[in-house]
Amino acid sequence: MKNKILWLTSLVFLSFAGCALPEPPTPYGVVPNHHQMDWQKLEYYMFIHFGPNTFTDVEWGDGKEDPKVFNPTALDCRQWAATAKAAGMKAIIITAKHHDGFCLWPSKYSTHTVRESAWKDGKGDVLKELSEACREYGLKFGVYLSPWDQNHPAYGTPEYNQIFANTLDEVLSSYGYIFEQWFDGANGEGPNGKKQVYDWELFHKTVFRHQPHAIIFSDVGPGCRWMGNERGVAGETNWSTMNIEGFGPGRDAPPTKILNTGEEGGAAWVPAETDVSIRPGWFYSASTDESVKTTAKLADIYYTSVGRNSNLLLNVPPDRRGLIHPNDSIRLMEFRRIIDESFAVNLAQDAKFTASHSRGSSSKFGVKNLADDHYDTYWATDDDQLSAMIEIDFGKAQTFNRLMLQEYIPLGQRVKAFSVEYFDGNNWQQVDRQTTIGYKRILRFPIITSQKLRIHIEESLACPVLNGISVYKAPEL
Ligand code: FUL
Repeated sequence: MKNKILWLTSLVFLSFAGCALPEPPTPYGVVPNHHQMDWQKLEYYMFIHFGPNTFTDVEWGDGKEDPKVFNPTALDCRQWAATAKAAGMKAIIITAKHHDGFCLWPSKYSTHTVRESAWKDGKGDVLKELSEACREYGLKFGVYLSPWDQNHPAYGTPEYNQIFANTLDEVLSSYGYIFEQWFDGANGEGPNGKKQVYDWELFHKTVFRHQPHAIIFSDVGPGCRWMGNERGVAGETNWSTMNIEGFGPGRDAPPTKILNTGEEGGAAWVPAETDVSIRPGWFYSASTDESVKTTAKLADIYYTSVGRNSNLLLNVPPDRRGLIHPNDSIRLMEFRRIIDESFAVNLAQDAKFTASHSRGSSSKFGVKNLADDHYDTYWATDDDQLSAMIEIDFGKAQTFNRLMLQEYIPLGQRVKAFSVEYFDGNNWQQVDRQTTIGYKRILRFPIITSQKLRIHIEESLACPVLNGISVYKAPEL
């Protein structure tokens, strides 16, 4: 009897041990913090350039403008927020202070502000109105502040760094939650002909004092990085990791080529943000009313930013009335319609996925996780398995021209090379061969009709971990 109990106990134990679920992969290298994860999921948001330049028709004011020129006749931040919301954007970042030094709020550290302007008899505050409108429309709110200030008399002297820190302090403690602090690295001369040596450590400390979660944008982060051009084209290879030690924003930045692609195995997690304007300039000009980017161009930018592991910060500059011009808003709505239409139906939703390898041969890390809608479930291989093949069988011929891949980046960015093939009935034909994936990678290719598609993860820095693969037929523009 005793022996039988012992025997049964070991049987139960053994069967449990045999079924023990494999452990999840350990994070590889540097990984995003949870604020960076929240930020990455925003994907697409609005940049607003607005200030005296809107009224003087220049891109860079020199700080000598009469503040009275700032006088929007019908400013309505709710219209901006409503437009951003309807465009499918998740946030708005505004130029609270551009290089001319003009403050869109009545700062006590400057005499060149909305208070000195003609707008609302000097009683207005654009940051207040916009932050409230963002809250009303469920958008996040962020601010751009240029440390380069061509108006402030102290610019170029040691006192200025503290003045700029006070200015930051004022903004970051007065308008509620700030999701992103945008630092322009430009560093020119001030009114006394001198340049400033910026105290970035002090500036960052000031941001985090009131907004510990804020994503700080600059050439080198620390929250996210400039991706090296203003054309909307992130690198085809785009690592969210980069080495920032010894570099700084502006003239101390790493080469733009590196900003564009990030660095494999870089020591810091500094994902790319693509800032680009819907018009040729950053500020509104009536002369560009007819050169608002076309829907096809905006869609192209979507694929070279969001489709290449980068967030998209699209600038939509309000006009002299203080409203987004209809030419811009119509384009934004058309753009949204194209994107919505393109990704409305995932043709792989009910397809049969198979993989050459799955972690511990367990369904916990199996291919079913690639087609579910849960962000935190993923397919992975065993630790020593750095390549794998995933096949998608649609069950019948499907017609498609887009493939979306997502790595589960909370465990790090891993994939270094992959290729895609479709089955033509006799042979496998190559569709594309690429490098990185990251948070989101979308491949575009000429329309294909096939029952089967396969993805070959050729090389990965550690076992590949993917949480999404989907296939679409987007309208050809
Ligand atoms: C640049 C600035 O000099 C431009 O005026 C604009 O604000 C752009 C977003 O950043 O560095």
